[in-house]
Amino acid sequence: MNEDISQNETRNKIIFHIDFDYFYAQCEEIRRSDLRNIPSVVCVYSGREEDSGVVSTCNYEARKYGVKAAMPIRLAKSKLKDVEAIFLPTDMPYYHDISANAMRIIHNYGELFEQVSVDECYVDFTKITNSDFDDAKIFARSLQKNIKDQINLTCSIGVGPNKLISKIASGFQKPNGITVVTANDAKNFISNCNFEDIPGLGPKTVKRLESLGIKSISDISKKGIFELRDALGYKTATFLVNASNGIDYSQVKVRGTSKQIGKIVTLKKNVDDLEQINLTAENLCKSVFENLREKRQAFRVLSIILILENLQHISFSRSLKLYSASFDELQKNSLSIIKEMINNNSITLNNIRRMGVVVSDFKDISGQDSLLNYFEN
Ligand code: DGT
Ligand code: CA
Ligand code: CA
Repeated sequence: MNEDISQNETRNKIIFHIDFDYFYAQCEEIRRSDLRNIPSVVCVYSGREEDSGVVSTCNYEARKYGVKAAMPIRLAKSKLKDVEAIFLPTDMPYYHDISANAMRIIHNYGELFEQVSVDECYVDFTKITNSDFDDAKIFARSLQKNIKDQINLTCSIGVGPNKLISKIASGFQKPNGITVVTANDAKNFISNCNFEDIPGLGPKTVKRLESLGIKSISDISKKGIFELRDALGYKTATFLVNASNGIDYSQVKVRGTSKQIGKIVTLKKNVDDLEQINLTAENLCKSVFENLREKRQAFRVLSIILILENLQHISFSRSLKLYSASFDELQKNSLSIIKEMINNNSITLNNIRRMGVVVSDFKDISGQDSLLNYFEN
């Protein structure tokens, strides 16, 4: 999907860091809307005694009372003793499902994507935003809306010229926030941060910095790497001097083997009959199917992506009951999803600029005797 994206391009990068808000607690709200307006706390019960264990996270209502992650459950209960509040145990498989659905929506934009935890990812949106931070802000809003509309989940987005700045920025206006820090503002932005805002800057390093008389990030920016190298080691010194100047060279890393196979094409202008759309979809399916066949993979999740003239991005995913390696099934489902998307969103056909077919959730079928049957089309 990323065939025309080069990590080495010289234009200014625009990196998004996306972090889902009060994640486990929000997952609970998604399936129980009665939790939305009262404090709710998700707990890891140790099982030793009733109420022994710690808070994993809580919603923003509960945070108003001072409840926080890692706090003993008993302490959280005492803070909420005068109000109606709900305490729930964690349900990791369910949170992972919601995470996979949300990550899929983001990944489906087809840009360089790196998931870093159950509720966080980086995406390099340099190309889609054309390196323009104003466009990036509008785009971030539409991405937020897309996730909210599809799975009712809110997230906060940091938009920056590199991973470090976007990561710090995503935490600035939570929940449901967007914080844009342009390349020009990056140094000033980070100078106003504290040591603990810098990911990876632990208490040991802070102590060493203080012993050198360095009290702030802007103090670091006045030093050269060679001045800090002996006390901190070359790697940390380089990272910190760069960071204090708003610079970070780390790349968005696409992890492991590709977790999606897909193809997106730009449509010719003024396509206004469904038959032409269907024909394009069939060609996309053919290409995706060839790729699946080469890699000997069956898939279970099919996503269709439509990008409209105004850059609005609409995607819809369907999970099949069983893994499939059938071209017919791929094509039949693709066409039916496209029809539904067009109807449900009242899309005017000639507003569709790009269309994509993406499959994910694979099962390796290279060892199957029935391989030929599997790929019959
Ligand atoms: P946010 O991002 O501030 O709106 O709130 P969360 O809850 O999303 O916080 P975050 O992003 O630091 O963590 C993501 C999830 O990881 C969170 O929903 C629950 C889990 N988690 C975070 N901190 C702890 C912890 O100290 N203990 C345990 N057991 N789980 C944690
Ligand atoms: Ca979060
Ligand atoms: Ca997080």
